[in-house]
Amino acid sequence: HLLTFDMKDAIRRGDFHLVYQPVIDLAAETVTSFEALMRWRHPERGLISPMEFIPVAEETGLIVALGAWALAEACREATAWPDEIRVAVNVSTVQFQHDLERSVSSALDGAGLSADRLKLEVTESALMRDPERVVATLHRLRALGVRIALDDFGTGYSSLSYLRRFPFDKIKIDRTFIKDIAEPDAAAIVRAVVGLGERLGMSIVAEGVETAEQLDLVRSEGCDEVQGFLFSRPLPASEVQAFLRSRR
Ligand code: G
Ligand code: G
Ligand code: MN
Ligand code: NA
Repeated sequence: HLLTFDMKDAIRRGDFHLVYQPVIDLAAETVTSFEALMRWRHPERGLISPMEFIPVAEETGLIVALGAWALAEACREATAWPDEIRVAVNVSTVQFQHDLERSVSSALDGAGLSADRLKLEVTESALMRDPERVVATLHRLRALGVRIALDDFGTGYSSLSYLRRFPFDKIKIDRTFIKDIAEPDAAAIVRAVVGLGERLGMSIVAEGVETAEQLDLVRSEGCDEVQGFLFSRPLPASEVQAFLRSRR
């Protein structure tokens, strides 16, 4: 692939950076964490979306280095934030096959960040391949104090068995359900997931909240936390502190 060649260089040159989207607790109305999202500023092509380059990085194995970089960078940047604010990092399936624990430990140690400030977001696809090994890895990460969220819940090949089998702290309901939450069917699904979360001791995050109406509905369905353009787009690291101050 055309991007493969460029990507190797780009990691070295520092052409990748992270942006951070706040996650808000609905009851307390405070920011609990920021999700780190990768961006690539290509010298000729401009900004390239992770939807384009992550799949290429996964196919070529470059995601192992890129993912380790993202973990290290997010942990480093989070050390500048107040202690109660966590950072969430997306991890790819491929990283599980390449010593994710070591990347996580070295990111935490390198930054001097306490493990309980880090959250990993995994998707169902990461759980399908070699589930025994993934379960063991997730248990060891949690034993360090790292939290685990199941991302994009409800898409893909769900998934109720995953909830029983894997040790999640949170479930993030995919934004396609939130987009349609004014419709009874989508609302019923959100409500059912909230019920599951309560029974299983997992908190529920609604992703992609864009309107005040959607916010009212996710609140009334019982979601614990929200994330979406209504609160903020993903922000450059330099704007995180100002965002936190503006919400006080
Ligand atoms: O930021 P944006 O909404 O454009 O992200 C598009 C997709 O890319 C999302 O599915 C998101 O989870 C994924 N993504 C963004 N940053 C990372 C990252 O650092 N690692 C992995 N594995 N996926 C990411
Ligand atoms: O797959 P994951 O949940 O990690 O994807 C995060 C992606 O969702 C990012 O690309 C981010 O820019 C995008 N996103 C975050 N909030 C919203 C929103 O309110 N609406 C839409 N359409 N996308 C959002
Ligand atoms: Mn995510
Ligand atoms: Na998601």
